Amino acid sequence: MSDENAPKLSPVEGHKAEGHYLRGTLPEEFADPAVEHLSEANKSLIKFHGSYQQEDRDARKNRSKAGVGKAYMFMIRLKLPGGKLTADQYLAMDDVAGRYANGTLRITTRQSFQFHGVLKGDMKATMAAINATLVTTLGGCGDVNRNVLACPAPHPDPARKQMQELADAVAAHLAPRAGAKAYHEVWLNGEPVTFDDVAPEVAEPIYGKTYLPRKFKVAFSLPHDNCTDILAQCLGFLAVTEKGEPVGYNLYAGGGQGQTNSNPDTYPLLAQPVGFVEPGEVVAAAEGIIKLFRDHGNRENRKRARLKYVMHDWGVEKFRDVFYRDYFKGPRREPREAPITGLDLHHGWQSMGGGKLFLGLSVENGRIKDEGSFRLRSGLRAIVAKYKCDVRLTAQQDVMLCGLTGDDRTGVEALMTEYGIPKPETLSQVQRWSMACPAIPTCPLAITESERAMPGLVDQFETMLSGLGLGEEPISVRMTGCPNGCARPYQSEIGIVGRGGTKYTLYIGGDSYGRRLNAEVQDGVPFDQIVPKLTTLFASFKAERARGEAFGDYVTRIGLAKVKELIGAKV
Ligand code: SRM
Ligand code: SF4
Repeated sequence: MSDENAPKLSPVEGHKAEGHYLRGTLPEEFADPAVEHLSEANKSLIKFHGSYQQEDRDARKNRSKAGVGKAYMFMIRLKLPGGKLTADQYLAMDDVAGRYANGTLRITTRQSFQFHGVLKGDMKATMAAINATLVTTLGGCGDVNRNVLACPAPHPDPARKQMQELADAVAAHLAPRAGAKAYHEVWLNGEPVTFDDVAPEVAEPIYGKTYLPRKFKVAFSLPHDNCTDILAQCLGFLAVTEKGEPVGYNLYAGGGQGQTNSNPDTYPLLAQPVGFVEPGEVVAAAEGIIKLFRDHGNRENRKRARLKYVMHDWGVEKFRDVFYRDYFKGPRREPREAPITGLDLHHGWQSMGGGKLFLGLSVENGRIKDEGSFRLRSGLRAIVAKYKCDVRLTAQQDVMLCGLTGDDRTGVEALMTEYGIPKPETLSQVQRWSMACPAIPTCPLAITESERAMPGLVDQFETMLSGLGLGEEPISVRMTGCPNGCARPYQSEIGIVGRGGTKYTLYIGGDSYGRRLNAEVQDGVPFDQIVPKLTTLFASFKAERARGEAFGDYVTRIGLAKVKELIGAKV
């Protein structure tokens, strides 16, 4: 092929190719106090290190009026496979939040923590403090494998235990290698290492020099507890058990949420069943799928660069053929019968076996903060410091305190009362089942509010639902400040997606177990009309639902046209 016919790669491909395995000129730009913000190439590369350069969007207007530039700052995202932290690691992260970030810890929809508002001059100290506790941020973002999800519940259950171990193994196996050297040099005063004389397949054996076309996401889940939303993932391992023992995993591939307004070539898709692998084959299968993506993903158009489009464009049969022929040496097996039947939020006191308990707490939109008499951050700190309990984060933006005993219960609950932390069972179902992405003021892509708007919306839902006698219904409501879908809104019963200003697009009809995509029912709905619009639909659900029928199932049964009629949208 002549050069002029060669595909035009996206600029990020150039940043990776020239980036010396994620090093770029990050050491130089961080060493130079005169550099206020990073170059374009380093802005791309720092993502692989688990950080984004951001700007305080709340401050933008006033700073612009005052003629001063943007208030640059950094977001840092941890890599926490299966959402696990020891008590000491949790306390260290709480210190980081107070010392270097904006005083909050943000549980993400991928079982991790984000820090917001870290200043450039504090970045090295922050990264060093994180790494000192043996937690890394490498691969938190960027075109590599992201945080690996697994149901974090520490129940005495062999399937959960195995999947939590396999999540660690997959995360370790898919971590960048040469990139890790650059990470050490940039943040931890590691020796500069060059790979100029080393073949890319040796330096970075899984990824090569240009890493992946785009981000890659893996999750493990259980049929009766899909708390990691496995069908939203590039790669999912759904445990198959026989007599309670894990015998292997149905492998799903090609899920994803993100879409772009006015770009009909982008859409959310559910992962498709590809085959069945035994536990000992999981790591090799993950490597195979990621290499398939590396080789066949789109490197020209980043909007279409996800594995879901390879699956969509090829179809599942071709995907299977290519995977088993070129990327996986194990036997080709059909997926087993293991339908998804539930999703556990893991709230409240539950047994870990051996006389130990864990306590699952609902965290509104994942934000661990102190605000007035609600002092969640201080309260969690006090509990973790006193009881030395390990901490786990869920993919539903919640937290678990693990390894407690029956004797600890009174003391823990007294601390919760002291710090104004509600017991999960006192919260409404809609709050417990809701999620929202950070959006404004930190996310540069946000076109509306989300996390800051959600509490007000939940209040309105609570009033409406309890007025209709539906207060006990578990209804999943997920909101995002743009169509990228970070809170997985297209898999909820009610998805509310930022459209611009104070307007949102309404999606209705998924289910609370993450098995189905919902459908757009109305665009451009003003924020204050969202709940009023839904009231007639909920009244009809109350009057006409079949026994035990969930809201999402009901709206799917009555059909889109009827739903639109009931919410007053154009049919
Ligand atoms: Fe996300 C980009 C936050 C989970 C799809 N996401 C972003 C950025 C980094 C904005 C940016 O590119 O500058 C957001 C940072 C906001 C901030 O200020 O913190 C951001 N995403 C988040 C988090 C923190 C949302 C949350 O409420 O917790 C989640 C971090 C997870 C983690 O710990 O790794 C987060 N993002 C997701 C998910 C859900 C998931 O992975 O299960 C999705 C949908 C699944 C998927 O990948 O398709 C998701 N984020 C996106 C996209 C759309 C990608 C696409 O293929 O179209 C973007 C935009 C992009 O990558 O260009 C994005
Ligand atoms: Fe930002 Fe959009 Fe993701 Fe929300 S959904 S965090 S607004 S990219």
